[in-house]
Amino acid sequence: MTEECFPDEFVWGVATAAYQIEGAVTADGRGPSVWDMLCRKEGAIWAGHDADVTTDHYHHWRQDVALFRELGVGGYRFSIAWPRVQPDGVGAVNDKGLGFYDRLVDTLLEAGITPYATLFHWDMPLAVYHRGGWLNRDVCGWFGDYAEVVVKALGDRVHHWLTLNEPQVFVGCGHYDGRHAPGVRYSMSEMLRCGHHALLAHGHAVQRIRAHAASARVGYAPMAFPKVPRTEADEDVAAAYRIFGSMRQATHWNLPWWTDPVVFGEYPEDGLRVFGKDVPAFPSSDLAQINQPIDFLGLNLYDGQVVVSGADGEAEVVPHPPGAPITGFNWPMTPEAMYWGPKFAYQRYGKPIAITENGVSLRDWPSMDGRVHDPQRVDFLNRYLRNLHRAVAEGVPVEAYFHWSALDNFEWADGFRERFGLIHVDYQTAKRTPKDSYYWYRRVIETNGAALLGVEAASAYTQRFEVERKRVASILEAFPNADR
Ligand code: IFM
Repeated sequence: MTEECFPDEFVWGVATAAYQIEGAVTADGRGPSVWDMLCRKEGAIWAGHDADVTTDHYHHWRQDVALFRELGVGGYRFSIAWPRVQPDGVGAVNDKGLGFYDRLVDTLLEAGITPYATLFHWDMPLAVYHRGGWLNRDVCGWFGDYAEVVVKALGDRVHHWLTLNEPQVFVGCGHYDGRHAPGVRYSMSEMLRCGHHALLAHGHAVQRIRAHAASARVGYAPMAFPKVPRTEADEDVAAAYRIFGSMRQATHWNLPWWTDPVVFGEYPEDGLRVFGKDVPAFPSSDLAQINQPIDFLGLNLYDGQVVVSGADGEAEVVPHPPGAPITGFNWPMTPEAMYWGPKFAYQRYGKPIAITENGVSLRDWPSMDGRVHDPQRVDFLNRYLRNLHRAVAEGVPVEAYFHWSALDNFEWADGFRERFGLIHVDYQTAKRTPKDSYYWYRRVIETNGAALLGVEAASAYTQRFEVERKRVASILEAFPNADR
């Protein structure tokens, strides 16, 4: 790989979300959110954790921006907490809450970091939920009003916006599975109504952004659900693409239901078929409202399903083999998803791509030497980024990559069990410790991707044991065959 490995204008970044890092849930007039409510519900969050403090970014943001600057990122994707800006969800604006983001944006710009602001990363004001939340059609206008407040305040300096993060998750897990806030188990048809309103709210927000920040670039960040052909034979590739763009089951876990209306102005036909009578009735003008032009499509991409063209030519999803690598979350490691995901998404939707999230949860802790060694994250990243490079080299217009996450943080219903950060956080002291992966990613950024060399994937830790590693390798070589 050479210096030209990624385009000069490629944005290397990190991502976070307000509720997962800010803490300070009652500071400066912030109102409660649906997640504050869920955190109070017994048994809802792993080990009874809550996000009242989490990384306390609200009080450590200057230090965090300094760490991002040292990391060398060109972009920082963060979300704005609706209940900080409008504690009641509608009406009165809380200047102190808005002021927090105002200072953050200024400081990012001083550090040479481009802000990418997400308007909604799941923390709906509790007052809005009490008025029906996503089930109430009025929420679309309220969300538009909130977007307008934020864009009027920050739009002179923030030129990259994302409307919603992972509607599949906050709608589906929040209103059908009940695992996420607000923690309700609606019927399928109610859940789909919530989803329709979320998409409509996206449309309203895009309009308001355009109205008040004419030169803004606007995107949307669904979960990608990539498919990986088992081989690169034409029939497997075609089968994987077919499954990527189809809905064979009545479930919210897919991309087309949530993205076709945004990009094409219509729900997918097979989705309408499988959801059948559960599809909500709505005025046909809604689809045009949802279908506001976007400038780029965000993809939150962690793992992919492997697909093969079966004996009868049918596309089939094949299970990951026993013992295949899995993350702390038990998600399969599938680096090729970072090639096929953007490629198929561009093929279907024709929009420039930003990888708005990608990363791995591990059970990291500070070692006795005080450092945090995370060789698996380095390896994971190296593999995924090499696949991203392949997509870019073949002409897929990928503009940016945001690593999830900058910091360890509150992983929703899983509390603090999963650590996704490049920076380790001690939640008792708020102490930040950059992990080995932070230094490694720094080098990737510094070389615009040229450091994605296989050998460099080895962390400082594994390099320290080079001699022993060679000895073990020679033992293994001495016994090449299975014992009889
Ligand atoms: O932490 C979440 C994030 O908020 C949304 N996307 C997936 C991440 C890991 O689960």
